[in-house]
Amino acid sequence: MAAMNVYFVGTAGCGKSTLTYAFQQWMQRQGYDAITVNLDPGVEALMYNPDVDVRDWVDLADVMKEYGLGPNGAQIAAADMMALNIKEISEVIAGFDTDYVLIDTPGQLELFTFRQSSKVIVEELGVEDSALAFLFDPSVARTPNGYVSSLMLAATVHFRLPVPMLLLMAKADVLKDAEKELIESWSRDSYSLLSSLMDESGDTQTSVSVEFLQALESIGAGRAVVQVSADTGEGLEDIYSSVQMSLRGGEDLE
Ligand SMILES: Nc1nc2c(ncn2[C@@H]2O[C@H](COP(=O)(O)OP(=O)(O)OP(=O)(O)O)[C@@H](O)[C@H]2O)c(=O)[nH]1
Ligand SMILES: [Mg+2]
Repeated sequence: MAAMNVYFVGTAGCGKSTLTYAFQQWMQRQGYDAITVNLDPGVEALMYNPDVDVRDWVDLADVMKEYGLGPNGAQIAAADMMALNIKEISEVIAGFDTDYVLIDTPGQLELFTFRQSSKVIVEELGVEDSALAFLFDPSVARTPNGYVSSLMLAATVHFRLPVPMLLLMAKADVLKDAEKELIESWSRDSYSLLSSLMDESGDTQTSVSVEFLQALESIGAGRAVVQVSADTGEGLEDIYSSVQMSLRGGEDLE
């Protein structure tokens, strides 16, 4: 059976790299095979040694020097160069005998959302065996307004890359129990989220409606948010069962 590709996606600093590694270690402890792929050409220090590293093909510092670009222009050029090399990268990945390919993506979310190159990459690695793990950053998504904004971002990503998407609240260890309960209720009930939005703004009205939240849900955002922590290991098992559920109908690797 083809390996499953899980893309860890989210805004800068939301915890993608740390979670990619923590989830690989969790899988290995369960006796499953998982490899890691770094797709961030600009990362300087990674806390893990990726099995496949795009920097072997494209290095941001070299691109900046060679083309006289600033860091953002170079990220775009690097993303396009990555796409040009994807056949070879894909062959290297296919050379591993593994169940899971865990893919750590660049912090510039718009690269993964608006550039054609990410579509090319996802297609080359195999659309039908791919899932997105979209990370919410609790520093944004712990407030009702930030939570809705995060949902909208997730919806945009999912609209561009229509593969199964899991929503994860990363770094859940920084949240208080009351916040976690509230987030849980927002993720299950649009009315609860709406009511928190109104409490937050002090108004009886908000520009967001239940229909709008349900529309987000209808395009794949706004489903249950799994709270996870790379630090405590909370929720890692749920990532596994959610991926198995969406890609394999719940079948266990064993
Ligand atoms: N408390 C806590 N901190 C975390 C967790 N995961 C990551 N962090 C911290 O969050 C910061 C960013 O983590 P990264 O894993 O580098 O985030 P990233 O999304 O890969 O960042 P970019 O690739 O630069 O966009 C680091 O200081 C991590 O130590 C977690 O589960 N709990
Ligand atoms: Mg990273």
